[in-house]
Amino acid sequence: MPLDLSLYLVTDAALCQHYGLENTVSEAVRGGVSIVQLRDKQASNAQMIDQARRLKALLAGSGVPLIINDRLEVALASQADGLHVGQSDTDVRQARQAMGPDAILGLSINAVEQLQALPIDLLDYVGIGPVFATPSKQDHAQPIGFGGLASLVNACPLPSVAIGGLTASHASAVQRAGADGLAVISAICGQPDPEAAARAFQRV
Ligand code: TZP
Ligand code: MG
Repeated sequence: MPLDLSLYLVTDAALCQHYGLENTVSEAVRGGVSIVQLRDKQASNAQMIDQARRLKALLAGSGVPLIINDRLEVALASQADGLHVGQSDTDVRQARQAMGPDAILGLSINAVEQLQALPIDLLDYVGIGPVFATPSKQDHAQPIGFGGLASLVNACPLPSVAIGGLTASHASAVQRAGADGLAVISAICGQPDPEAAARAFQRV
């Protein structure tokens, strides 16, 4: 199946507290989310494997892949569809070797200098950002704005998804910058109606 990055949901357990993680994800998928990343900085590996297995069961047959943030061990144990790593997380080469050729592998980038070392042949996509400052990620890099986003998208040969402080009102600008999709946490997680929140992006 071709990779659909158009609306990339990144989860945050604390923000999903109201409906619970699984309900939030299934509502969001009903609203049009095309790919889901399980991200949890607090959970133990065992807890995250349990969450991942539940989400995997929930997404089965939907065509929406499940990506795990950072933790290779969790991705392998839960047989997730892919892994997303940051610049200082698991080495991409090691991740590709362990996950196999069919897994979806993504890497975060935020500066042109990182493109020189980009292992293009090992990756399926890049996450670019933060576009704007956001309380959803502690110690995030300096925001790059739409100008920085466009420069990186242009210079990077891989499919890309923009992230950081994005809402449905930014969808057109992200498209104009050339990215293949938007990744969001708070614009869907923790919203009173996650399905409607996802639908608002799909309308654009
Ligand atoms: N990486 C860069 S910004 C960010 C991550 C995980 C958080 C995005 O969250 P939000 O709530 O969509 O701004
Ligand atoms: Mg990371």
